[in-house]
Amino acid sequence: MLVVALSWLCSSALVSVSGGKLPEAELKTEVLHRPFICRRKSKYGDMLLVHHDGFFANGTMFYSSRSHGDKQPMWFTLGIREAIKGWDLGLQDMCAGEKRRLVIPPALAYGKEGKGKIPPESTLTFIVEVMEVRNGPRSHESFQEMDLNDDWRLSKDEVKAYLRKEFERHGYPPNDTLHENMTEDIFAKEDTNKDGFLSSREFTYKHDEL
Ligand SMILES: [Ca+2]
Ligand SMILES: [Ca+2]
Repeated sequence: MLVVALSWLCSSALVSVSGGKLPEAELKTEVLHRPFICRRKSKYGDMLLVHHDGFFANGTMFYSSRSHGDKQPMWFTLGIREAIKGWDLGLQDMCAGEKRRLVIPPALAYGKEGKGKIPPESTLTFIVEVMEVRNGPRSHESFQEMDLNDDWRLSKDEVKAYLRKEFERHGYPPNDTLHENMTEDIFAKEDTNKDGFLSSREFTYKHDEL
């Protein structure tokens, strides 16, 4: 009982308390810059184009998208665990041009295992700048756009038409066989009640795990 009370009081000491399931340490978010004009704010399912710098607790930088790799910002989809959990939680309601500092406890980052050059149990700090926010491929807006006859469900033809349009938009030649196969694949995975249509519930990302 005392241990439980203590662990609630001093969350930084949680890691040293052994046994039992520990409550998750908290994510700290700080807005460093918010642009004056904000047309839309990021939400689950959106795609975000981000630049980010990552630091260990001692202040050493372990990654910077501005100086590593191709030095380009990267796209990621918010809310589907494409990145670490701390990002999904900490990058909501962001405007294009906004910059935040996230201090992420291991439970919301790479946990007990660590990953690559991230040692186990690392608290990580990220400075994240969002360059652009777009509707994700599985957003409510995309669903409405794909639902050509407005019956609130997507037929295979509607999905195929959408794939064709997306291919053209990105400069690829349409490929009916490929679109057909992709559509079958999508329906095999997503049409959970097997009625031959995707409902908006079946289509949009589920966020139960967050
Ligand atoms: Ca429809
Ligand atoms: Ca269905």
